[in-house]
Amino acid sequence: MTKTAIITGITGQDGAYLAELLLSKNYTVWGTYRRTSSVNFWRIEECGIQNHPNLHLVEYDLTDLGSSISLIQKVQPDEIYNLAAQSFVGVSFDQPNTTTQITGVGALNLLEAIRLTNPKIRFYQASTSEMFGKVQAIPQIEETPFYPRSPYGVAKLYAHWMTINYRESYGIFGSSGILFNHESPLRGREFVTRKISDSVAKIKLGKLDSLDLGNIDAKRDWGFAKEYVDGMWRMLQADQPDTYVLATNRTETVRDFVRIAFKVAGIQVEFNGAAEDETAVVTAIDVECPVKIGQTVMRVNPKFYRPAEVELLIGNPAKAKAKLGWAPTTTLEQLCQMMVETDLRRNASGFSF
Ligand code: NDP
Ligand code: GDR
Repeated sequence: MTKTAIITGITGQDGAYLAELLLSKNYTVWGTYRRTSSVNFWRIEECGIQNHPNLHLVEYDLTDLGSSISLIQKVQPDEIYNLAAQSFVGVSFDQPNTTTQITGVGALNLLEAIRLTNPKIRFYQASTSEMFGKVQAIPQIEETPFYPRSPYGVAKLYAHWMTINYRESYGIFGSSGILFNHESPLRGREFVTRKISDSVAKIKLGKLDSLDLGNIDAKRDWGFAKEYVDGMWRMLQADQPDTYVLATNRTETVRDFVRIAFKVAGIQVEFNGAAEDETAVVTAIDVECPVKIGQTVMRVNPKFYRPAEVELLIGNPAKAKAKLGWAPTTTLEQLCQMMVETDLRRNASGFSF
């Protein structure tokens, strides 16, 4: 029997990849998007699914309980994947209330709507390694104590506990995926990996001289988004609802990502200076391009520092491997190469997302 799923946040990175995956599994997919002055469907277009006969796009706002209830009544889904969020950590410091309403209370609205309409619907909550924040153990696993360091992390922790609470109180099949950073060519340009891949492409093509970054000592466990949405799906096919970490168990600094990205573009850089004065300077070039040896191609700019930082994340996905058969395969080097090469193509052809 074919299944029906709702994906909140289909215009985001994970929403597009998950929709592609579910459509390939013969699901009927209802993807929600927000009413905004200019809707962006570029990601589902990049996936080539915008005209798929089993894909339905529906306007919806997560902060509206009534619209959550009517959406479920209309669609009668088997599964709901709650991917919608104000997901940018930096912005959450400037807009803590909005972030709380969308990222925290928004999840509660869906859980309430499920409880009131059809408690048999399976629910996936997009939880995050940001809940570990100031980490209490290395590597982080499902049992590691939480210590969020941003309004975003706090809001996600609320949604995470609400999912567990609805599981325990009402028997709702609510699973929470504690996903570590996952990236792709569909990543928004406000996030550091895509900011770097896009800027490196522009520098290589002579469209930009240099890139400004904040804390380049931060360490992240970066995986490939397409593999992570498969983990989400597996969580909702399991016999029991549960909580799972999805991660690669490898951590690298933002500085490392910068170095790898320039290398993909054929540009070798060395880092000079300390803390706020640090720069990356070109030391060798093995391709023809407008970049010069000695050119400064990256500067640290304290404007991008956060009021509180998450310094180190590294997750052990052993439980997901044992119980769901999930394991990441794309290396950071392969991921970075995919992103830089895509952005080189895009920038050469005038693509602007
Ligand atoms: P994106 O920022 O790319 O996408 C977020 C989506 O949420 C967008 O479609 C956005 O719509 C939508 N949205 C925002 N506010 C609302 C609202 N009020 N009502 C309805 N929809 C809304 O995130 P990702 O795809 O990267 O991540 C998916 C989820 O996973 C998010 O919840 C994120 O917090 C979480 N997560 C992500 C990780 C990652 O590394 N990518 C890691 C761990 C968790 P619009 O296009 O209109 O802005
Ligand atoms: P993160 O991702 O905060 O981990 O949240 P982001 O890419 O924004 O930052 C990663 C690290 O890089 C440092 N950094 C910069 N970040 C940005 N965005 N821009 C910069 O110029 C810059 N310079 C340094 C940051 O300080 C940080 O340490 C992402 C989001 O997808 C969340 O929704 C998700 O929950 C987590 O990943 C897991």
